[in-house]
Amino acid sequence: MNAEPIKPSRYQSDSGALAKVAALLLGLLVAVLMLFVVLMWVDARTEQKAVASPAAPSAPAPAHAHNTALPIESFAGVVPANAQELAAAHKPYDATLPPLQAGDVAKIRMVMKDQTLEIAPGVKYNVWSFDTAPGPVVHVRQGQTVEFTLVNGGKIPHSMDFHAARIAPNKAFRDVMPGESFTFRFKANDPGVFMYHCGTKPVLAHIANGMYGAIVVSPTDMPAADNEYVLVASEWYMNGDGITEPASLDMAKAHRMEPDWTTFNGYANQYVTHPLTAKPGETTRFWVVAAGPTLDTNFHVVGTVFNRAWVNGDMSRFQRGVQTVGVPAGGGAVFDVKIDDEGLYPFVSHAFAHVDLGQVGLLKVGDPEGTMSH
Ligand SMILES: [Cu+2]
Repeated sequence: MNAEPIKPSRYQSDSGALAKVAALLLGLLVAVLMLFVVLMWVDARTEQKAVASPAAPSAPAPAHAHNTALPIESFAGVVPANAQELAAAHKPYDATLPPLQAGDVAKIRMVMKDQTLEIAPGVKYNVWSFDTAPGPVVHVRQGQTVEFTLVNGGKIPHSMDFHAARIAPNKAFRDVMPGESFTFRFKANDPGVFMYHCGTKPVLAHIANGMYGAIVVSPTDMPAADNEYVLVASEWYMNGDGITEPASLDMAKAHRMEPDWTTFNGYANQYVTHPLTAKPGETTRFWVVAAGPTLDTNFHVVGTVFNRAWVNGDMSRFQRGVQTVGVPAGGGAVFDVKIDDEGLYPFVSHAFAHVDLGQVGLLKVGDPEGTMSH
C-alpha cells in the first residue's frame, strides 16, 4: 500500500525536469533564430551593394551553364531589314512528293554534311544534315525494300533511324563513324508517312540540328489526289540571332522547349512567299510529319475542312469533316482537301505561337486576284 502515494510525487518531479529541458531547448532555438536573422541581414546588405554598383548593368552576365533558371534570350522573329527581299530570293524546299522508284528495291543514299543553311530570311544556322534540313523526302511503295546507305561526311558519329522500319535498332541504326558509310535494308510493309532521324546520342541535339526528314510509304490502295505535298514540321533553338554570324544549338532552350523559330520544311514562312498551288476543284494531299525535336504540330487548313484525315498515319481508315489534327513529335498524318473556290488558304499549326514563329504556309488555289505568283 506504500506504493500508491509515491507515484504522484514521482510524476511531479518528472514534469519539473521536463519543463527545465523545454526551457533550455527554447532558449537554444531563439539563439539560432537570431543568428539566422543576422546572417540574412548581412546577405541583403551584400546584394544591395551589388545592385548599387555602377558597373553591374553593363557587365556581362556570368556564364553558369548548369543553371537553367537563368533568363533565356529569344531571337524569335529577329530578321535583317531586307528580310522581304531575302525571302523572295530564297529557293523554297521542294514540298512536292517525289516519284516512286521502279522495281522491288528502292536504293536511297544520303551524305551527312555539316553546313550552314538559312532557316529564316537572313538567319543562318550551323546544321548537321542529311544533305539538306530536312533531309530529302523518301518515297517508296508499300512492300518495296528500302536499301539505305548513310555516308558520314561529318566530324562526329551519326546514324539513321527510320520509323517505317521493323528492324533491330542496335544493328541497323548503329553509329556510323566520320568518313565511313553503312548500308542496311528493310521492307516497307507499313504504309503511311513516317519520320526518319539521326538516333545518335544526345538525340535531342542531332534532331534539333537538322537531322530529320520524312519517308512516305504509299499504300497500294488509296483514293487519287491531284497534288501531293510533304510537310515536315520542326523547331530551331539558337544561341544567337544568326544574322551577324551563323547560330548554333542552344541546348538550354531545347530543354526548356522555347524555340526561336518553328517551320515547315526547315525555313520559316517559305510557303507564304512561295505558295504551294492547286487548281479549283482539285484534291490536294498533305503528308505531314512532326519532327520536333520536341513540339507537336496541330495541322489545320484555314478556309476549309479536311475531306479525309488519316489520323496518326493509320492508313486503314480515314476521318471526314475534321478541322484540326494533332501530329505528335515523331509522328505523321495525311490530309486531303478538295477546294473549289479560288483563293489563298493558309495551312498552319493551329497552336498559334507556331504561326508567329514561322510554321505557316499558303495553298494558292487558282489565280486569285491581287497575288503574285512568286
Ligand atoms: Cu547525327
